Amino acid sequence: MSRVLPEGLGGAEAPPQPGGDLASAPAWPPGRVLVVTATYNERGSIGDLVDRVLGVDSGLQMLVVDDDSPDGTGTLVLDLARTRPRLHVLVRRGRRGLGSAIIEGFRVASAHGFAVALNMDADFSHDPDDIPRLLAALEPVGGRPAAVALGSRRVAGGRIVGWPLSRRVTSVLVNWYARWILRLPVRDSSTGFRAVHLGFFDRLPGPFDEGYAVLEDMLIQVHRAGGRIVEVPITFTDRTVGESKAGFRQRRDAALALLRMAIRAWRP
Ligand SMILES: Nc1nc2c(ncn2[C@@H]2O[C@H](COP(=O)(O)OP(=O)(O)O)[C@@H](O)[C@H]2O)c(=O)[nH]1
Ligand SMILES: [Mg+2]
Repeated sequence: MSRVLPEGLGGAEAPPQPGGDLASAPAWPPGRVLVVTATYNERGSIGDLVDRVLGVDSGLQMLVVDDDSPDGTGTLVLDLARTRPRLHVLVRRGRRGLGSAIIEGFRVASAHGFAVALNMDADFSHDPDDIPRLLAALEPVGGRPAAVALGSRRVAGGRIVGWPLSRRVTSVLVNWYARWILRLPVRDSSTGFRAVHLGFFDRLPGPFDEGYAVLEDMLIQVHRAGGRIVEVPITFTDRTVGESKAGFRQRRDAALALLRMAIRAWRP
């Protein structure tokens, strides 16, 4: 196959991956911050999101971790990565789950030497223009950097736009539970918009929940390990393209995982 671009600039094919996974070019430019976005059937928004994120700062790179979406999201992003050297893609075959995708993305970030991974949804609920504020919040206060900066809907100045009452109620209950039962000193522990210092993440014991409860699970492990968690107000806007992937099964699995975490939280 003829190569138009030099290796590492989007033109090279990745070698075959274990488990039949597909990946974009294996050579990455060096970088400090990697935006990690997990996708499942996000064809309608991912192309625009990639260009918005890469446009926020020329130092940012992005990794899309797709679970072989039936709508072809993975193939679409692999194609975009050929002309965008700061965009990377992993299409996983035979694995599924938001938690396992985020954690795998963070581990890849670490292996490539990034200092910070920033997780966000593919659906524009999280505004790429808020990325610099999240990164700034990781900076040291009194000599101590934050381990995690959360894009929070539940601190002064934070907002939720467009959610139906049922989702608002569920979210209030989950956050109440996380604060008082899981003993997490955080107001919005279920936010998926978060920047994490990988030096800290790498020291967490794991394993992590493989589904939506990874969001609380990661914070519990950070808190137990003595990490500082800060909350930055954001406006969260419900998706206008595609559908939520948090279906009945995902919500049931997350509820069961949260119950199991409560037992751990109160064990002496
Ligand atoms: N790779 C991967 N991504 C997922 C999976 N489930 C959800 N996502 C992605 O995770 C993000 C959060 O899901 P979303 O549907 O927005 O959940 P909601 O915001 O709680 O309604 C989106 O970018 C989804 O495409 C999964 O099983 N695998
Ligand atoms: Mg979402």
